[in-house]
Amino acid sequence: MIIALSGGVGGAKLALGLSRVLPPEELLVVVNTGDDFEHLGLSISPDIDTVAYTLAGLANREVGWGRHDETWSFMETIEGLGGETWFRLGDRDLALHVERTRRLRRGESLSAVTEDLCRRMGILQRIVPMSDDPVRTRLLTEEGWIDFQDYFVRRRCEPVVKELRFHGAETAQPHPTFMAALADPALQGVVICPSNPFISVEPILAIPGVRDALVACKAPVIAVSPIIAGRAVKGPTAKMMTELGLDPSAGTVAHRYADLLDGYVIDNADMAEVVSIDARVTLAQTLMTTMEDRETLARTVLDAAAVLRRRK
Ligand code: FO1
Repeated sequence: MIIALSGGVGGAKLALGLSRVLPPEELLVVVNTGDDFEHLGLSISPDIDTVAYTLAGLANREVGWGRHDETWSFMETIEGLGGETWFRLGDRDLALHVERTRRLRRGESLSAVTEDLCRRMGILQRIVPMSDDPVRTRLLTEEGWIDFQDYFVRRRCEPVVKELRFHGAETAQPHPTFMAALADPALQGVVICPSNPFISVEPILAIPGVRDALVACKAPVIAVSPIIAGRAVKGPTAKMMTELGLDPSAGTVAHRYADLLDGYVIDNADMAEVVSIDARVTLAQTLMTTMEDRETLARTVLDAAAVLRRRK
């Protein structure tokens, strides 16, 4: 069994690759919920939806989030009514948010709603939120503290980031399915997907007990670098690293994960970084353009995990 820690579009790509090379029951995707927010009276969980739509084959392939079979009547109409349209909600995507909000309001947990909605979308893999308790990423910029989606979507990542906080993380419980899987003797590896370490992975690691459980985990922990040749494949990772005073390199990300990593997969372009990384490094093509790229990278990660298991 493999656990994949995922957030954002990059994480979903590798989760898809893993879903195509593993039996469904052997993949558990643990998803960041720090990007979640309340908007237009709806509870929205973008990283859960991005992974779910991707595994269900419903995702918009150009942008990676939302659905490909979308219409926009709701957005057009709410604009005419003076409502907020900066966060694009397609008509079909909207139905998911309305139904999830209804069930959360009835007292169901985020993971229970996610499990049922994913099943209804035909997804056979398990997708669980990192926690059923609320965790919200906020960013300190020159304008003060702003919420994640304000930063990421409304402001298009323009504000300079000085600090990040994951509100609620310190009192959140890691999801029990996640913790049980980390202790499961059948676990063969934990994959930290090529997501933005600050906004997609560190909220997961910030939950009490998670880092310790990963360090104690008998199975190897392998991360895939989200940086290729000093640039992020997508999103503000490199910009954030520079603003936080960090060198935007694959090596820097490895150092942030530090004691967690047994293995690290970096792009062929970053061969020179190998010497600065403690973990066992695998060079690969980490840019995933085609489905074959996703599957090949997934196999490379699983092979690296197999080698590390033999060494443990
Ligand atoms: N990202 C954008 O850049 N613009 C949007 O309008 C937008 C809408 C949206 C709707 C649903 C959803 O699940 C995701 C959406 N995203 C949008 C992406 C989202 O902000 C990011 O995927 C994550 O929060 C960060 O990875």
